[in-house]
Amino acid sequence: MDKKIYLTLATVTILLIGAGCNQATPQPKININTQNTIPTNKVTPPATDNTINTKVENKTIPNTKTFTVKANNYKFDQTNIIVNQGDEVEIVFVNQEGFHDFVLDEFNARTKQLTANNSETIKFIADKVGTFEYYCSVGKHRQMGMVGKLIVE
Ligand SMILES: [Cu+2]
Repeated sequence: MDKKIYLTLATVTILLIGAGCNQATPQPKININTQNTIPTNKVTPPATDNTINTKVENKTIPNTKTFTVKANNYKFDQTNIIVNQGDEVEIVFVNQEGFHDFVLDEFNARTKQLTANNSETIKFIADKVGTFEYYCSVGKHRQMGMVGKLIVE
């Protein structure tokens, strides 16, 4: 091989390599955008439900007040019963002798007429304010003083 041609080839080769290096496409810059790559795992807490109403209405659950009223010839042992409006009144009527009952007209409350040593329990809602007389409806027992007062405040 001619020495001149060899050198020329070598030069061309070097130039080509150099050109190749220069022409090499630069590596694209990786754009690290950390703000976009960090996942946002924000967990939204469940909204507190403030609309649940736990308030208990007193109208649906009345206070029950129990009174035992004993009957003798011819009186009740309990002649004053005081409650609040809206209370549920429970009367445990116990007839200890004779023939008696317990009647409270304004609240449509009454027991059966009972013979001695019997009892009956009745309930009613004291839904109006005032003083009301309860009595025994047998014979003339009411006129004889077999009465009492229910006071609703
Ligand atoms: Cu009576």
